[in-house]
Amino acid sequence: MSDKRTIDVAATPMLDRAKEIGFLTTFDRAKAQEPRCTFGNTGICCRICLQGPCRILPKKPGGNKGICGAMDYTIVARNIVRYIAGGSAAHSDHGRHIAETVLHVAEGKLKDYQITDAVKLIAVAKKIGVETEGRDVLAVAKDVATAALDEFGRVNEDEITWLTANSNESTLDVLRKTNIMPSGINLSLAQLLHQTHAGNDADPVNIIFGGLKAALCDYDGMALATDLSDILFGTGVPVVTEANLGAIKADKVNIALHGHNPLLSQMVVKAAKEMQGEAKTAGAAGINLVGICCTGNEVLTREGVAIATNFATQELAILTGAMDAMVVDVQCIMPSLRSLAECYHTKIITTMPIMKIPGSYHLAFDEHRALDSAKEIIRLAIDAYKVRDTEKVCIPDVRNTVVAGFTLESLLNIFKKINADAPIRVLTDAIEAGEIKGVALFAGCNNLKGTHDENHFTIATELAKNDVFIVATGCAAQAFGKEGLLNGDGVQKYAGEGLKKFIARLNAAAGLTAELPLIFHMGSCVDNSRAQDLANMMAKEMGLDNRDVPYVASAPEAMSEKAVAIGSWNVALGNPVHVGVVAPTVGSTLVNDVVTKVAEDVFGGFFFWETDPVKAATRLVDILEERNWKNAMRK
Ligand code: CUV
Repeated sequence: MSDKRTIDVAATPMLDRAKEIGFLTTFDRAKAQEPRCTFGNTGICCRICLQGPCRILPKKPGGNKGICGAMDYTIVARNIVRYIAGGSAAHSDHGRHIAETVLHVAEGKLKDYQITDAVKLIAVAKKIGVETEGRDVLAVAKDVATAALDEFGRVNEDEITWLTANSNESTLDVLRKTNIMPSGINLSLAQLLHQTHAGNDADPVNIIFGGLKAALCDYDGMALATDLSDILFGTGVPVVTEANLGAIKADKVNIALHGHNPLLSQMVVKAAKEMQGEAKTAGAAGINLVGICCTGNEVLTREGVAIATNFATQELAILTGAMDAMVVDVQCIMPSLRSLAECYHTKIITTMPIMKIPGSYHLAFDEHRALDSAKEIIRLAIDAYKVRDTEKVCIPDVRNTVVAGFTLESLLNIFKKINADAPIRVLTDAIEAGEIKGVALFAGCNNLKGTHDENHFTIATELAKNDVFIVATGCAAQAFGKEGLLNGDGVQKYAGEGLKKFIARLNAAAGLTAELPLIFHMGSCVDNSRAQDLANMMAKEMGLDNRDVPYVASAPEAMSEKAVAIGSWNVALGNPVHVGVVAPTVGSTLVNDVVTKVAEDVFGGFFFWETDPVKAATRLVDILEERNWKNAMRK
């Protein structure tokens, strides 16, 4: 753990290798961007009209405002909520794609997909008010998919469905009173872009509220994406696999599944099972699939596919020299992959109409012939394998056992074995008894403003030591997998006495072949909806408003616009949110105070920025203790 670039011991030798071959990785490029422009860094650079960029120069007469007269607070607020619009668009468009597929399955138009989890379908239908009694599964599926698609184009005053169906009444009250309850996803996102157009809204608080409305659409898009993906591909159950670059196998055809959308990656998993023989004919020991980013998390949760690595180290998978193909769909895919692939035999295969990289291989994914598309991809990988240069192969011998697949359903199934009537009581009893302090959700990406994976590791192990029950999604969860925190050894090494006892009790009841992990991997970024369901359930069981539940969220290495959206809806739904990089809100004291202080009075949730992982962990524990203390006082 001595390398300042990363704490990932598999990444270090690969970064050295990059240096040897003269390839500049994202780590080098991050360094090359220093020093950053202070205006951009603090959010006071306005680029939303062609007279700009305008920078706020507080001491210069005339320079303390933009050319139009926009104050620092207007500029900062506009900039930050435009991130939310981008993030929310990405997540919800992913959800729409899944919903459309479910609709086409229900209409009998797709042969390669089917309704895999009918139990979940019925549960979701009941939740959103779709009639199920005596109805055919496909008819129910059609109504559920239609309800999901209706979320996008609605332009009336009706409230958005998934958010209202999932949230507790007292939370909904707050959203209604503050006027941020969305109706349609497209409407809220378009309105937010309109609201923040040049010469429009100058009121920072009003802009932030518009941003929160869009963030709630992000939640909605995520929640329906999770539900419909489970319906289509099954709801994950505990799986055992491994994580880190050592999951790439020298003797096999290696294919990385990278991006976010499970529609294609699930098909590749299916096709790979059928095509092991073809790989063997080509001289390989078989086909080995590994995941990167959230597509990886999707197929890990449902199929037990190993984790290769997370966002910041995606290039390093190619540097092993043994990656035959990297199939990418949407989001978080570095354009640099292709130039690096040129130094090797690796095929970068883009598959979606909105995500192409000049010079890479594009195979337009078609749901109507999904399995065939997947087979074509595997054949491309097998062909690449045949010309792999074994001299260049160098796979770090680093891998850790991963026990994952903890969708809320699979977590509750374990709790049920201890308390069949009220499973969630198992968790809330342990909190009320003081055995554990509460729940922390770890979400989000990598951000090379700090040391790769260090914030994830340090904050999580500190919280574990302090008896906090931890769930995780996204690249945070992948960091934990690589660092050995998603297995039973992690419990022995890092859990405090209370958490150890709690997990031991779960282990005794679960009756799984593998020990339960220190941190429970809930899935991809869109599966942050599962974590929110958990928080909502805790609130209900404890008789509390969400704002009082001992539940916190942390994005130790937030990077993407999506992370800003996720953090923002967490705040609106009552959760304290730590972010491990300083947000570009600090250029306006007013805006920064609104999101870090005033938000708590209004929503119960608030942001705090803390780059020091130990300090961040201390603050998170303090927040949980304070909530517990207040709850005890109220009794
Ligand atoms: Ni959606 S958004 S870097 S893959 S978590 Fe990973 Fe997760 Fe952030 Fe992207």
